[in-house]
Amino acid sequence: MKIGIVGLPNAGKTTLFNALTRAGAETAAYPFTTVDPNVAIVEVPDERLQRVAEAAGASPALPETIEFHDIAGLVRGASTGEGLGNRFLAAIRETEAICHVIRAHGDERVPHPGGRSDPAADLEAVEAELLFADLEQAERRTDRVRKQTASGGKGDAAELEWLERVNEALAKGRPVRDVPPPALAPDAPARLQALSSKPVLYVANVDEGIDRAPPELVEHAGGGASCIAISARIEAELAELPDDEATQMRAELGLAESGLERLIRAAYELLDLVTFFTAHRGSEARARALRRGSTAWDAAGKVHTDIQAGFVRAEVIDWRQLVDAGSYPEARERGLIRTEGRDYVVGDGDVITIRH
Ligand SMILES: Nc1nc2c(ncn2[C@@H]2O[C@H](COP(=O)(O)OP(=O)(O)OP(=O)(O)O)[C@@H](O)[C@H]2O)c(=O)[nH]1
Ligand SMILES: [Mg+2]
Repeated sequence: MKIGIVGLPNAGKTTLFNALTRAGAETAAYPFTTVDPNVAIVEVPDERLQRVAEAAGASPALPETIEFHDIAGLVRGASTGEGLGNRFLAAIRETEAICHVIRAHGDERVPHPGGRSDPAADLEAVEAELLFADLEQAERRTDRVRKQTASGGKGDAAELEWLERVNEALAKGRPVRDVPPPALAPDAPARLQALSSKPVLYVANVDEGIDRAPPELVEHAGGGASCIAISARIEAELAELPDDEATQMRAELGLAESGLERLIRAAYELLDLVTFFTAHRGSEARARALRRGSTAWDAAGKVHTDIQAGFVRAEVIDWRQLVDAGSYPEARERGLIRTEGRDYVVGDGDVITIRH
């Protein structure tokens, strides 16, 4: 999974990126410190994995990963080429979800590109640019599909109708994700590649000791898990400490979890992901993310397309039951391993063996 970190220049994107990835990328109190995107891969912490691996006699234990892209700061007019303009936009297009960093700290030493820090206005400035860029792209796509429709296919007409609704939504300042995809042209959204069709996690970059995002941001985000508060600077400092010192410091600061843990939890909730495990004696154990509601057949596809093609059945056990039993033979003895077909809906924490 690729997550793009976006926001105004100096919002603290690279500071957050470093806190998440320990990549040590350059940060500075002037705009456009980042030009080319910084990219780093992070392991998704999951304490269940090691225990599943041990019970199954599997090694090594390989966590799920997320690729973070720290992108150049966006300014007003980016969609028409201001700042780093189109380069910026192209970098976002490659990602599957957006982590939007909004400055919400009061450190006067960090200059604000607009002169004055205003979280709600900053958020809107960035989103307006994404919508402008989408509008331009949607208009071009509409022209092209209109020409194709004139010469024929059914799918094209449905796509055209959808695009017209997309244009309307964008012109009113609403994101593409608010326009339901057309039943007769389910691939239309993928062909448009709109920036505003990507799910967004808002991160308020707050001062030390603040554990809540400003209410106007929470409201804009639609409440709940899609808006979290993180002090990028504190997290970046903690990320440089050895693990035990960081844990102690975190306890002193009253932070139960690392910024990475909180951000990943929020991202999983936003993207509606569950985790399933595969673990085989004498081979590797893995944790993998899957969209909630996916089936054993989908899970097989995550493991390998060949395994999916040869799918016969899935053997499933809840991770806790496997850990309690201590081994597959004991779990089998206790009758805890279920046989499921391809339509079985995968649950969070399922340990799955695909027979193929
Ligand atoms: N006080 C405070 N300063 C921060 C925080 N996060 C970032 N900064 C400072 O803000 C400045 C800009 O941070 P960067 O992480 O480089 O910002 P950026 O969004 O990557 O900026 P560009 O790459 O220029 O777009 C640096 O001087 C950081 O030290 C924070 O949580 N608190
Ligand atoms: Mg940067």
